[in-house]
Amino acid sequence: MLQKDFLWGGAVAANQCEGAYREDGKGISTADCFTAGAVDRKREFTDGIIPGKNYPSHEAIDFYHHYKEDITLFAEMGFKCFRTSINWTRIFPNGDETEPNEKGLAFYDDLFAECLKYGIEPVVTISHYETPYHLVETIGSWRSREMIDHYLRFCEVIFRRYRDKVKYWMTFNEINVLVLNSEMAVGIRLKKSEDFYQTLYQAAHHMFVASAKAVKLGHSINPAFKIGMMMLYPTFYGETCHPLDQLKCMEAIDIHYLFSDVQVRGYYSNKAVRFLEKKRVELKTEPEDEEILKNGTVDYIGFSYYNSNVASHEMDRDMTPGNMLHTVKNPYLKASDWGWTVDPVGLRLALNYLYDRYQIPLFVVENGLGAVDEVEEDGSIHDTYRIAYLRDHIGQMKLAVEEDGVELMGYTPWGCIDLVSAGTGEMKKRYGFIYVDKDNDGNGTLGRSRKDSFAWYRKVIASNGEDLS
Ligand code: BGP
Repeated sequence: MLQKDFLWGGAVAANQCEGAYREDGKGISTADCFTAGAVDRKREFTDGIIPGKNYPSHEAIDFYHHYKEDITLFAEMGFKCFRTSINWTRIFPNGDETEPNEKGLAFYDDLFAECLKYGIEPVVTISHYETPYHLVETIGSWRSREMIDHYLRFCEVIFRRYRDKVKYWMTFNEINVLVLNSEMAVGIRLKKSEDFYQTLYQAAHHMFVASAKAVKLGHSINPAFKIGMMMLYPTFYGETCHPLDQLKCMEAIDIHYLFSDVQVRGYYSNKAVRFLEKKRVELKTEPEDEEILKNGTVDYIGFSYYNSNVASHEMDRDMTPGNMLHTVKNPYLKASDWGWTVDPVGLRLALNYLYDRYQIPLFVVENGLGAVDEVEEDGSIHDTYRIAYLRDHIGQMKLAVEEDGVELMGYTPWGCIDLVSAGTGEMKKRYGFIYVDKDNDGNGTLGRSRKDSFAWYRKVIASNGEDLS
């Protein structure tokens, strides 16, 4: 059985749902500068906002004005928690102000109060792919150590303001995506003259220090805070039992463990140090950094899991897309409409690998199927494929807890309400239990309706995961 207070819920990110991108004093964030994907679905990260381009986050699903009705629907499903992020540029429009924007703070006050009214715990990602664009322009985002102070000022304001409303926090969304897609993660466009490793691992170091300081600060403001890290977990398989495939597999996952090792253990492992040496990275650090990292380890690990990946030592293979990664095709697995493999057992493995390695509580804060939904004449949406995906993943998640003894806090499927896809900027790639009437070109009433998965998930939550039928 899952624990009695298991946190069932759903997850979104401010920039992918709120819209209202200039309202009530909000500044421009990196997310506001990503266009909708073109034919090949690749989004363009423009230098500021260019008139005439299609920026889907500007309106998104207008959660900013619809949150009350949306939270009513979450409550109807029985949500125990709701994961969202705070849009940094609502609080500090440029990122470097000394005083926060009161209207932005008031919005999240109301949003969290609305959740709590229904007994829904807010789970807050402090920074989810939405760095103030002004900081990208002026100091190059996390390339600069100055970012630590800006981030900490933001943290301090929100920790104090929501001290009694929010207990669960995560410092950065998918922190390891920095080395997979630095533009999307933190707005770093690598210049030709810049070395990939030197630039990004230096940025990562700044983020590690910032996160560790935030953890310490948060605990001093409210000792009851649970502050986690958040990573994309890419379960990897070696393609064959060829030892070199297994070696590749280990190397592929080690890239990601570097991030969780530092945030959970509080130091760079020997292997990480060697890796950075091999890549000729010379980290600029301050003498106090070691102590800061050690004293700012996280309380739990939040992670996203969508699909698994395959590593091979042979080049030129038939490749397949996945969340942020392209890997070798797995002949044993089917794929989603977007080509991402569907692998529920990969989630059980992820839970086991992470728990065995770190022995701290885990939280599945993203999982789900991006699919095309058809609305029937009568308005109903029969998303049986989504139910099947979630049922199988929840089943494996339960096995990890019940059979393998993993300590798991909760489960928040991604995009519990349809929203803008981070990867492609599409609306058509839907994850929700709740349908939002809006298409890729921005047409639609923004009306909300329940898909079949809505009633199914309500039953799952009501039975604490016992009834998956
Ligand atoms: C994760 C991000 C989310 C989300 C999700 C699904 O990597 O944390 O923001 O969007 O992936 O990806 P996509 O939107 O590309 O389907």
